[in-house]
Amino acid sequence: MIIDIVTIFPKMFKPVLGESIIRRAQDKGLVKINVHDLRDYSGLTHKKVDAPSFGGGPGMVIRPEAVFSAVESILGYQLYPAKRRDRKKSIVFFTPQGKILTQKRIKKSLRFERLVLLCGRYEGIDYRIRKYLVDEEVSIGDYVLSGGEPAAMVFVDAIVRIIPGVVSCSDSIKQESFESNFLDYPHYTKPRNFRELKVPEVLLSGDHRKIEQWRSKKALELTKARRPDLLKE
Ligand code: 6GU
Repeated sequence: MIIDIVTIFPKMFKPVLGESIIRRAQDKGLVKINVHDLRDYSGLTHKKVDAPSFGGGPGMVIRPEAVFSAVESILGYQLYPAKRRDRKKSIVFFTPQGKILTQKRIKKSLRFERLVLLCGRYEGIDYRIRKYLVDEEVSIGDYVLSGGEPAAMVFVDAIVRIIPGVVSCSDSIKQESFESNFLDYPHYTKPRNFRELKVPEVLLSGDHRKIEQWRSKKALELTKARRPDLLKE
């Protein structure tokens, strides 16, 4: 999979892409992630990419030329008015007005060979970008961020870790929260006794059937208490 990120803050991504699982996935050649500075496609002096909102009002709006030109240059063909579309590619825009991101949606995105992620800023972006360039709009929750960058990072993390071969123990993916509509069960490790706080006996019993039962019970209890909405699905 190839992921292209378009942003006016490319440096924000360097530390995130350079560590942990995202780093390893790139090193293994399982994903290629390119970060593009929108300002490089401005076409104007001082690399300006925004302008005041027509009709008045506060804040600046990202102009369409730079975004269309960035995406067309990344994909290598014209998108409008040519209307050429490739079902193996998707252009995603991050905005609090988008559909809420879920594990289901992340899994669906795995079918694309290439994803172009557009990060918004300021008061917004020209609506023609959203209407004629973007394929899907994504929000990561009901709160407001100052820009789409952290949302794009969340999206990249969630998708990269489920690319086949990235996480070696596929069990650890299957068992965790949201794969089964249950939250994960509680985990314990050494020491058995920490300041008189003891690990549940059953986990030390070696009885795998009992352990499975205990974990299922705890997962259900936790889900009922914290996320009853998941049980209704
Ligand atoms: Cl994708 N962008 C912004 N600016 N705020 C958000 C968001 C995205 N998702 C939740 N809040």
